[in-house]
Amino acid sequence: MIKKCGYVALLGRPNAGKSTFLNAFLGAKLAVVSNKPQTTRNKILGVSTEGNSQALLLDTPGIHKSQGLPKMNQVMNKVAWSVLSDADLVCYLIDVTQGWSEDDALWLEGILKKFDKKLLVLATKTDKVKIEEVEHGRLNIVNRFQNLFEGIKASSEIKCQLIGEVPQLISSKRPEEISSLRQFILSQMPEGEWLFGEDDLTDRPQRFVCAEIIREQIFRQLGQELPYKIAVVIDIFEHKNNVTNISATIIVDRDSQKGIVIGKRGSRLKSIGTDARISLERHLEKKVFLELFVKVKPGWTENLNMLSEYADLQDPNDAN
Ligand SMILES: Nc1nc2c(ncn2[C@@H]2O[C@H](COP(=O)(O)OP(=O)(O)OP(=O)(O)O)[C@@H](O)[C@H]2O)c(=O)[nH]1
Ligand SMILES: [Mg+2]
Repeated sequence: MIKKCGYVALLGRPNAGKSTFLNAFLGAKLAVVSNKPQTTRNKILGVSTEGNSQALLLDTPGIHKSQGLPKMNQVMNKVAWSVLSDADLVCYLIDVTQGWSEDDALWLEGILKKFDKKLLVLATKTDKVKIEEVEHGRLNIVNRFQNLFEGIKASSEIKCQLIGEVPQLISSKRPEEISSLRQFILSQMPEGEWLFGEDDLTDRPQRFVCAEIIREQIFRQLGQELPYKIAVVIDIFEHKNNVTNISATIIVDRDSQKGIVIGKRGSRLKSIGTDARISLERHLEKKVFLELFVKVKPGWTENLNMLSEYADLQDPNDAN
C-alpha cells in the first residue's frame, strides 16, 4: 500500500479559529482555545492518521503586523512564518463573521508569492451567524481575494496551487463538515512514509499539554491585558497510585500582576486551580492533585532566554 504523509500549516489572524479547528480535526483537545486573540503562543503539532494517509497539522500563533510589537510577539510571528517552509499545504483561516482585513491581504500576498505548495482558504465560524451574513462574508472574501490574486498575477508569478473553493465555508462546531474536509486534506498529502505512529496525537510531551491547559484557565479567568504576560512552568509531574501529582509555577511580569492572579484571599488562584484540575483530569483520564505557585520574573516577555525557559518559545532564526 502506498503511504502518504505531509505537513499542514494552520495560519490566520489571531482569533480566526485555528486551534479550535485543530482540535476538531484531531477529535481531541490538544491546543488551548479562548475568545481572546493571541491565545496560542507556540507551534503545536497534531497528528491525524487514517487509512494510508497521515497529516501533521501545525497550529501557529495568530499572525499580526510585527512592527513595534514586544519581543514575545515578534518571536510568535516568526514561529508562525517559519512553519511555511515545512508545510506541504497551508490552510489559511479567515473568521467569516469578521470578514477580510488588510492583515489577511498582507499574509496571503506573501503566501501566494513565496509558497510553492498547496493553499486552501477557509472561512470559519459559519455556525455563528445567519445564512445571509455568512453569504455576505463569503462574497467579501471572494472579491477581495480575487483582486489580490489578479493584482499579483499582473506583476509577478503565483507560486502556490490553490485547492478547493476560495473560500471553503466551514464550522469547527459541525463534525460532519470537519470530517469531509479532513478526508480531503488527507487525500492531498504527498506520498511518503509516516513520520509518527498510527496512534500518536502530538510530538509534545504530556507536561507541555498540561501546562497549556493551566494557561488556558488563566486566559479564560483573567481580564483582557494580563494573560499575555503570563507563563506556566511545570515543576513536578508524576504518576503515583493512580493519581497524577502536578506542581506548577505561574510566571508573571510584575508584583501587581501577582496580586491579580492570586486574588482576594487567594480566591482567583483557587478558582483557576479548580477549573484547571477538572480539565487536566479530563485530559489525562486520571485523578489529579494540582498545586499552583506564582512567581514574579520582571521583563520575562522581553528576554529571549526567559522566553525560551518559561514559554518554550525560541526564535526560529536562532535555532541550529
Ligand atoms: N461558533 C464558533 N466559534 C468558533 C469556531 N472556531 C473558533 N471559535 C471560537 O473563536 C474563538 C477563538 O478560537 P481559537 O481557536 O482560540 O482561535 P485561534 O485562531 O487559535 O486564536 P490565536 O491562538 O489567538 O491565534 C474561541 O472563542 C472559539 O471558541 C467555530 O467554528 N464556531
Ligand atoms: Mg490558537
